[in-house]
Amino acid sequence: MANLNGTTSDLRTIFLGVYSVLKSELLNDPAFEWTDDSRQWVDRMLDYNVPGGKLNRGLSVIDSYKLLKEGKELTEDEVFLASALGWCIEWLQAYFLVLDDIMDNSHTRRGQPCWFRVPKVGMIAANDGVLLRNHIPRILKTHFREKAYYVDLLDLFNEVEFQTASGQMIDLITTLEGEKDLSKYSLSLHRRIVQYKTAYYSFYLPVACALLMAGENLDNHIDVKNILIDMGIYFQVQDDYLDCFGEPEKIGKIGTDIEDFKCSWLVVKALERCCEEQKKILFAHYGKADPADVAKVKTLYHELDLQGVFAEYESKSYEKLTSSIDAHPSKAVQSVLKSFLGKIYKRQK
Ligand code: GPP
Ligand code: MG
Ligand code: MG
Ligand code: MG
Repeated sequence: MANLNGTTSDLRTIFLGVYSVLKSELLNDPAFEWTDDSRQWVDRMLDYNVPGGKLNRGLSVIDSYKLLKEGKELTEDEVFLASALGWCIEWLQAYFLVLDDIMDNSHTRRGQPCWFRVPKVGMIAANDGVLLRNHIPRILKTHFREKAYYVDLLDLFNEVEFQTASGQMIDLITTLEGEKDLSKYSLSLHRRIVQYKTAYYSFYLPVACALLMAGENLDNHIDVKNILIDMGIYFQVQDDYLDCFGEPEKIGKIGTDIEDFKCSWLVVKALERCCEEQKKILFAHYGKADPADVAKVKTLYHELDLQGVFAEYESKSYEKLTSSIDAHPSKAVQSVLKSFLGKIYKRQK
């Protein structure tokens, strides 16, 4: 295996190599009597849904672990284990996205049709989501069973999954309230949704995995967790912004938040800024599937200069996050957090 302290592209190559190992272990899992058809199905399902994203969450486990080791070269074994944990997060993400795309009635993901839209897949995708979820404890059992932190790892994945599913629940049921009265949508409601549905699994989980591998007790790192949650909230505001203003070719997906009546950061800001006249337009056209309605909402967003409002939010968030990071006592932790922030600041995808 190549030296881990090499360039990022080396790291990505090594990381993808670990994917192949994990996949072949799962495809030969002795707990199931495989047939050619079933093995081919899972093989294709994994390749379609697991490795095709930016891999930020997965790669950052290795990154963070390296930074926590303060420059000491990692052993091959450590690289493999950090990569395996990174892949568990990518598996978790694949599971969430396969199901989220069904729930959000989305069309594309990572530049290709959503898995449930692929011919002959349809609602088999729901069970594929369950399978993806079940692969995680199997990977953990194979590679971490003997580790002192095994129980903490299982507990961490369980806790974070519960938080995410709860966030997804409020993301979905809030639209029922919004349909009754759109003016119920507020920044505090939005914050609660995105903290749970996105921040824990996307930001806290990778660092928590690296901390456990480094022998740390997570109870001693509540301050790190809080900063990561704030970063995750900023990340989901970007996601909401890109849903409307991003280029589908870059973000790999076509936005559906307006059609879906979502409590998006954009609609909350629009409600804050609109006059009575504009409020009527928003109430009349938000949450409708017809492209003509969606276009009316987008025109209003432009009139309200939500792009400018977002640009301001983005630089303010960056400043705030940077100063909380600088206030952290450990330089190693500071560099973990700064590396994260650097990866997402002003992202276009
Ligand atoms: C992102 O919301 C949140 C998730 C993908 C978590 C889903 C959780 C489940 C338990 C299924 P989003 O719908 O804005 O993401 P995207 O814009 O990528 O569709
Ligand atoms: Mg969603
Ligand atoms: Mg979605
Ligand atoms: Mg979104």
